[in-house]
Amino acid sequence: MKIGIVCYPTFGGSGVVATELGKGLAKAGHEIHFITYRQPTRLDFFSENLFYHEVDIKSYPLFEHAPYELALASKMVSVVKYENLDLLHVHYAIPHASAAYMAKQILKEEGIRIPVVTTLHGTDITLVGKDPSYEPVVTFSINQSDGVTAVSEDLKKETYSHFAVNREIEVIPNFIDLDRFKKQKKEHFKLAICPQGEKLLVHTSNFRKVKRVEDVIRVFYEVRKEIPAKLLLVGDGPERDKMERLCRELGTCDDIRFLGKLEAVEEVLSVADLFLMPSEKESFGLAALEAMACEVPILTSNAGGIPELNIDGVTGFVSNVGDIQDMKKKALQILDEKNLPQFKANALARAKEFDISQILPLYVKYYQKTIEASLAKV
Ligand code: GMT
Repeated sequence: MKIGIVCYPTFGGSGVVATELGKGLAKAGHEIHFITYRQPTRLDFFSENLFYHEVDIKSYPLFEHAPYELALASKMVSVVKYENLDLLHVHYAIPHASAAYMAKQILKEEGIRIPVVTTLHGTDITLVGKDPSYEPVVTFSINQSDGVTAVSEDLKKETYSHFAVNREIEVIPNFIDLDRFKKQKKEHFKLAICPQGEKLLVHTSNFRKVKRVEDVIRVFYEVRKEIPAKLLLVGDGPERDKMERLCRELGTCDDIRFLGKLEAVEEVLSVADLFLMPSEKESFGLAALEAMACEVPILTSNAGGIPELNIDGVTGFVSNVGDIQDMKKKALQILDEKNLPQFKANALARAKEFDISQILPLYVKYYQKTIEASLAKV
């Protein structure tokens, strides 16, 4: 198949999933055309089946905001037309699904039919999308897509409850490449961070409010009162400054390190004992899956689709959002040497269920079904 993939090229989960999916499909012999405004972060090598088309967002003195959606739709039109694509797969509804709708209508005028699959990732539904300033367009463009997937059962449920969506949504979970995300030998790194054999807690995110990084620090503060421990915070975002101030207020700066945006996050995860994800909202929790693949148990909130990944008491524990005391208790239980090896083994076993080799065929099957249904309509 020849597939166009539209996504945000940044560090966010939807961009990572879209890029890894494209890479996996290209490896399986499909021709993949990325259509984005910048080279996706993880698309940094050559493959004969991978193509990159940059969206050229022209500005003009009259525009306060350059019309990205129009530039994207125009680029989709030309790529579909000149590369003879079979399908467009857009990741994150806003504004990709509506831009795809526009491109589809333009192409229809020229006698070209292009099926569109929209994948809902999370905040496009649970936060931004349901805001009245976007909701009518999001509802319309989801309904106009030829296929719609969501990354968890919970996100599917949220979509039906917040939008007047009248079509079937297929759940296809996030996935992981276990060849890349696996425990590596990094003992020297562990020794540098935890010279006295302290337990190592890790959190990775884009430091938005919805991630509740404050809870990560407060749970760590409580845990450190009981056992020697260190915390590594990977990523960056709007909450970072506030979090650095909180560390200073709590007097925990010596035991917490902010590592910023790291490419090789698997190296940090390889030496971690516990991964924290206390999010307010989380449709799936790709970052937690990456940790599990590196044999790290996870302590999470019960938000959104996380409990579909984290099996309470097996791969880690699940607590109510914001319940610091419960999280502290459960963190200590996981970190207890009597329990830790089993939690680590369970985390890895669970991650294997989401290996790319298991999930990629689900997308391929869904594309084929969508293309066939679209051809049948002609
Ligand atoms: O919140 C993020 O980290 C970014 C966001 C995105 O769409 O770029 O991530 C969402 O999509 C990921 C991939 O499907 C999911 O694993 C994340 O759970 C989801 N984030 C939220 O729902 C907050």
